[in-house]
Amino acid sequence: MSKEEPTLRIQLITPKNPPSFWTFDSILPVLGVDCILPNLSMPTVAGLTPPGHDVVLCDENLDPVPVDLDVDVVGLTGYPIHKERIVELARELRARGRLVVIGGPYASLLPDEAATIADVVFVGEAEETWPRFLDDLATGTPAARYEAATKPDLADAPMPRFDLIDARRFHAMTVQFSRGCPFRCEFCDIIVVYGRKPRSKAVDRLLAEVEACLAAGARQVFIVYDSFAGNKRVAREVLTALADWGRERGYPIDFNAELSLDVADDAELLRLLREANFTTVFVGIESPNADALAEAKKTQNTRGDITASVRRFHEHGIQVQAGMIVGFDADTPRIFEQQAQFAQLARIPIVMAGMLQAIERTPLFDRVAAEGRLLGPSTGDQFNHSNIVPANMTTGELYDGYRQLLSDLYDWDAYEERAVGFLLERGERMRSSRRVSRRDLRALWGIAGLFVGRDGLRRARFSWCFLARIIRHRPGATREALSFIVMHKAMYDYTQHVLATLRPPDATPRHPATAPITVSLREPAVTAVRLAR
Ligand code: B12
Ligand code: SF4
Repeated sequence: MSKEEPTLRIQLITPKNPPSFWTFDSILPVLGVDCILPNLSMPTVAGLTPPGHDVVLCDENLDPVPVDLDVDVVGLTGYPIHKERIVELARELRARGRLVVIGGPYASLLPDEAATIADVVFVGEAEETWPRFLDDLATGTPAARYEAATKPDLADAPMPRFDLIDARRFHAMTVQFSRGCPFRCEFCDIIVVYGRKPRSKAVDRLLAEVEACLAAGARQVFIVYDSFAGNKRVAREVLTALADWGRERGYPIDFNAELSLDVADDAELLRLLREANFTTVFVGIESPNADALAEAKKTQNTRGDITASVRRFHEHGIQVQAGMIVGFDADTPRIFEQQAQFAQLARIPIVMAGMLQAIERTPLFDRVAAEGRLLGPSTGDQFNHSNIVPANMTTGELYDGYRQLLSDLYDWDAYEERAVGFLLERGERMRSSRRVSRRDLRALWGIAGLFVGRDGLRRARFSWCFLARIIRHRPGATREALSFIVMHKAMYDYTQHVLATLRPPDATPRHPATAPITVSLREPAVTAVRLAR
């Protein structure tokens, strides 16, 4: 932008999160924070904004969003799960004459739908398109859609505006190191939006972002690193740098990341993860059913014993949180019990178990649509809906089995067995020299409430029993025990909410390939033809 061009006033809005598995809504007051993690999209877009423009960041998870700011453009972000709120905000802002633009996973997966609610749609990553749009807006008329011709190189991407995030109001912070995953899981939208070719920032840049989070008060950082196992040389470099960084500062930050199960086969990576103080990793294990993994092309999980791989992480002091899916074609009604048994055996306390959803633009979506088994659009939340007619069970069996699985997973005794088992068996972690902060004390006060029956006698009994076992057998893990006790409340309350609201869709036809052949006596469905006339 040249000096004479006008400065634009830009408002970037992150919509309110609806309740979901990871929003931990019921324990936010206990932890004394407003939200678990900040959504990194808008701080990233703010960072892409050339100097000279005014940017206001509004996160509806922290404060109500002002809809009458005098700005030239309003940006909205969000995932499919945010759609309802995005639509409301867009409608309200446009009614006030604002130019509304939209980007992020929802707009990227459903650009045509997004175009009906916003003036300008950004498809995919915005490193190149956002500055181009601002130039177009400042100097003339912007286009209705921006989509980068190539995936941006992240090596010299500007730094997200961490200075605009009030880290004290979040439980943890997020930084992004890489985008793009080399695997090809059939249901995955990440490879649709970000591609299969991994692109990463420089290691120094990652350290600078981590440092910025530390300076902002973060004690836990989630590293978005889609391609961890895709380039092991880079992964080793990253972990070595983070380990050196932590060692020099007394490990002030616990790191988390999402990575693939095959990392467990690499002893050096496991050692480095521990030395860099990675305390939790989220792994898309998906299923203990090998046929389901093969069907989903999740080949990286089919090479060895899954339980043994999980245990190897645990032996290195690293907790595995698992993403699990039911409803693959290869799944029969036995899968629910198999999933629950697997979680117990592998000692995975936090299991995000969802029903398979066909997300728009993925190969799975195209396949089930071609097979006539698509029940409608995806909702972006695998806890409340599956839009696929299952192959080897009825939709009713899928929903009933899924309900049972959720109840089994977060049953008090089953969870205690997994979490205490994990804590007693896990290997040593790096010793953090971090001092108790005011925020820790606030959280401790909130946690104490669970022990004195503020949340009912059942929870108080659960909390005392859990804690007593850890104090007796591994007192060094007391702090983590408290964290597991609190997390159970979030998981339990959320799954109870799901159980109370989950409704199967009406249609329950069987997949023709596996269903017994029956002759329908009804009229052929001609409604669509009549309507088309
Ligand atoms: C960190 C993370 C989380 C964290 C933090 C969530 C949060 N609020 O940020 C936690 C663990 C809490 C979480 C929870 C969930 N998540 Co999540 N999460 C991620 C993850 C790993 C990284 C997201 C991130 O930080 N990206 C970095 C930013 C910078 O990328 P970006 O948003 O794409 O932004 C770029 C462009 O899209 C664009 N852009 C974005 N917004 C805008 C706006 C404008 C105006 C413009 C111009 C451009 C633009 O510019 C940016 C720079 O190029 C992704 C997977 C992945 N690897 O990407 C999944 C992902 C985003 N999550 C997903 C889902 C489903 C969920 C949950 C619904 C899961 C559940 N059932 O509980 C919840 C929803 C929580 C909520 N209500 O917000 C999906 C969303 C897509 C979908 N299919 O629904 C993803 C893609 C993973 C997946 N494939 O399943 N998640
Ligand atoms: S490993 Fe994860 S991110 Fe990569 S393709 Fe599979 S599901 Fe997607």
